[in-house]
Amino acid sequence: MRPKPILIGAPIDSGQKREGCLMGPAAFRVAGLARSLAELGVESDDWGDVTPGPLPEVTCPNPAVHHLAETVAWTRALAARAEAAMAQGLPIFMGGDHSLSLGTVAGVAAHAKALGRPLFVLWLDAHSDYHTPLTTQSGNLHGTPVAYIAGRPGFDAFPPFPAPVPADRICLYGIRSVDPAEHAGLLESDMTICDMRVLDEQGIVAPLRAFLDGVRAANGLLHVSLDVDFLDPAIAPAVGTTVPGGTTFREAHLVMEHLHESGLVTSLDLVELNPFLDERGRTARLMVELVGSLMGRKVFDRPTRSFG
Ligand code: 4U7
Ligand code: MN
Ligand code: MN
Ligand code: MN
Repeated sequence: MRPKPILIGAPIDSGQKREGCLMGPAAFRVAGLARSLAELGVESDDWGDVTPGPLPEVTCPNPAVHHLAETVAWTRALAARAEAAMAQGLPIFMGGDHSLSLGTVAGVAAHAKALGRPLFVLWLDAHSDYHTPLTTQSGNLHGTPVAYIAGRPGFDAFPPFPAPVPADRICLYGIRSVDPAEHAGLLESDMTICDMRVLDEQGIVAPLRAFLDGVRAANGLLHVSLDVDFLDPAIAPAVGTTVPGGTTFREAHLVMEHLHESGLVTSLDLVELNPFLDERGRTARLMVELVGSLMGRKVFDRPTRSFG
């Protein structure tokens, strides 16, 4: 029995400066996320939207950083909700900008630690999101969650990350925009980096399969974080940080189909959807269809696996 999906809204907008991501959870619901799962025969629960607690007194030496207290408040609230949801099913966090992963992955990591199982993270994104609050130049905290998850120093304002994920259990997939400070940090880590050039040369499946083999061999939990900008802006315009050269419609679906077949995914973030920038809901619908593939929709349903 696969765990039951639990939809959780995270209308967080504080991780960047362009307003609109807070409408994401509503757009995912309107685009029919629960309905499309039901059509696949997958029952889900909807736990509604998370709200942040009171704002903490926090400071950061980097003057560029903005909305720090809000983001810390969200991180605490989301970590608690994520840990609770992990005990009940497969949480699907509907963002909200990518700063929500500071909280969701913290909660997932706490759960994995309690279970005594290793956590792996697959980061589907145009960006490496490996800044710390000290290195970011934009001051946008949606560019920092991978560093927090990996235990990079500089997050004093945030709760200590429950069990930092060793870099070799994190895979950045589809990246094509890395700032110098991130690049320097990544060169010093053993993170698996499947940038767009690697995917162009090796194909979209082979590097994914290699990473998933590692998760399976370690009996790990797998958190997938899907940033809308993983997709090419031509097919997914509703995002504030478009970068050309992203994955195509079929490449993205193929990733999801393989994730489904692996049976390894235990939690999922859907982030950075800005419905205000969308064209008649097409990006929201595409994201919902991708979740469908992750939950078992197939191009052609054969009784036995024909590839693998
Ligand atoms: B996202 C950026 F400068 N690196 O720090 C920054 F390019 O969650 C972008 O992946 C961060 O969308 C993008 O602001 C964060 C920029
Ligand atoms: Mn991101
Ligand atoms: Mn991104
Ligand atoms: Mn973005």
